[in-house]
Amino acid sequence: MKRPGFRNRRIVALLGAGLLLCPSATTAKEPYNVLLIIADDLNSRIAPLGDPQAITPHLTRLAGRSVTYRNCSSQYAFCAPSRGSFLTGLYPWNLGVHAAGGNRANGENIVPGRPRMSQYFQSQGYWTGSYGKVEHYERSERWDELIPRTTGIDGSPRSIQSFTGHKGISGDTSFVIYEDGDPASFTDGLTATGALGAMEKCLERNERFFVAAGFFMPHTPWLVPSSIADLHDPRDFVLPESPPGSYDNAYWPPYAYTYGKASDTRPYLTEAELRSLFHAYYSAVTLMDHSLGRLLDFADSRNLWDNTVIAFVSDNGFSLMEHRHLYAKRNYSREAIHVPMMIHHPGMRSEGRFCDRQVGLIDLMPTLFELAGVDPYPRHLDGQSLAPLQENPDMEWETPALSCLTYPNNSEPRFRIGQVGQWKLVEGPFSASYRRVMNHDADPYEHFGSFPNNITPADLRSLEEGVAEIPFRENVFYVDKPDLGQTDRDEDGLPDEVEIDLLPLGFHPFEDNRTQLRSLSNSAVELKSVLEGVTLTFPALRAEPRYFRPWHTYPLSLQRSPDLSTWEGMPGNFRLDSSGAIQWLDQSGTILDKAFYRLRIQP
Ligand SMILES: [Ca+2]
Ligand SMILES: [Ca+2]
Ligand SMILES: [Ca+2]
Repeated sequence: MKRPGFRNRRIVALLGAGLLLCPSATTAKEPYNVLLIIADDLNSRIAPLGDPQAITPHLTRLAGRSVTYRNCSSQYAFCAPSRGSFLTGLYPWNLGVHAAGGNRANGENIVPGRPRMSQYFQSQGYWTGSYGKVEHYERSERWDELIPRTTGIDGSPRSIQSFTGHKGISGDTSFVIYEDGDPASFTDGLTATGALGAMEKCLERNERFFVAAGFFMPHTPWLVPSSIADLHDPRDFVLPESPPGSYDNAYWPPYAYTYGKASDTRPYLTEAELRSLFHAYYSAVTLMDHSLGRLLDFADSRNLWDNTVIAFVSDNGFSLMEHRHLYAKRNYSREAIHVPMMIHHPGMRSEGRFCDRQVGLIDLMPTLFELAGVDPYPRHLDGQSLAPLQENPDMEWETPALSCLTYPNNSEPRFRIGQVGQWKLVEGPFSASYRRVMNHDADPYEHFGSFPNNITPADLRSLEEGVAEIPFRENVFYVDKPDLGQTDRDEDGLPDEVEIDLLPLGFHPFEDNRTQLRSLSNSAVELKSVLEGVTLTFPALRAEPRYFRPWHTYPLSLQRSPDLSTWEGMPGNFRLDSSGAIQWLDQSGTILDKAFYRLRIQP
């Protein structure tokens, strides 16, 4: 443990009888239930996001009761790191999760003692249930009930296709249409049945719930009943274009492609095969939408809209051979990173509205906590609550949304990505060796990104500052499973766990903060008597006011001693002064003639 800052100063005088002001008690509202619905690998090819080819009536229905976020990004376009991130409220690079697959892409490298979303709702008196694919590496002890995804099919196979063997394509790409299959008997139907049963029981018992329904569609393999597949005519799909002069060959460098580009000499899909691929994906989306509809029917019949926060997201997008042959996820294209997000909360006056501000899945956790009305999460969270946008979707919102990618088979950083307004900045690998700026207003499908692409200096600066938060060094992500709480990755004497909680004060688990610690130790504390007691201000310990949350339990504690031999802890009552410096309010009321104070940084 780093030696804490040490300070002393004689208190000259205290105000006499201080007036203790008690805030008037507010009438506490009962927290709301929360229903979180997660689709897997769903990109923006849905009707509420403007895709006329999609058949997603229930997403449209949900959009009518929600704010639909049209610019939401996944922080890592891959299942495990994305879910690990948004279910803990920390960026993937602060968690040590990455895309290497298997148990190396695990979501278990979580800071110890930091409750995940389900655990925090549990601590707030909720009954919690997980159905289908929610956490990528799920653990039953984090839920009251966990029913994992089981593959469900029904009917007899009418046709079987596979797209494996073509340029860019990997994994199980089976597309099987089942004649006379009942949609409710397929994988997501089983998930919906589990989630419905759980909510039903909770309503009967009058128990507040957090239920997460994790749909598996449109993740591969695409197993769909004929009643869904036949809604789509493969001949109607508008296929991705490669406009003249686009960068599709030059601008997307080989390492943008998960499986290489030049080295992948397999044949392109023919147009007929590409139409079948679209048929598979869009059918799987419609099948997921069908199961969503059952949840919404339940919400209607039980009027959950008045007492339940209902959120719908996808963990990452999906490329369908745009830019010649970008396929699936783990690339930085809009198709892979952009995800749908819709949120309903009881009493909202903005139902059916759209929000075009740039947000991220990282914002989901603080948003759900605030909209549900539970106690504020007591630790640092990397995202921010979207509750203000829920009421006013047009308000200004300038925080860049950040994403990253590592190489597929190791933990080396590949790209870091920042988005704000219409702009998207991509850097990689290794800093400025590769930079692109995309302008989504002029070029929504990212055919013509270059640098600097006429981005305004202010927007570029904002994005550069944003992506600089993403550590971009070799092997910065974990490959194995360290005990993150004890690890000191930057060897500055403060464990990662502590530094993650001190992020708002300028500490970082990847940056050597020894200089800052030294200046903290050497700087003087400023003492002042105020009406409520004494304030101690630490000018060297500053925070960005917008990131500071007074109710977090920062790993800081203040101790007082009359003689440097015995120390007593002072109540954790700190805040920012008007200049952004950390200030401690000593309301102990005990006046010492002489007092020494020391600030400790500890878990
Ligand atoms: Ca996924
Ligand atoms: Ca450290
Ligand atoms: Ca550090």
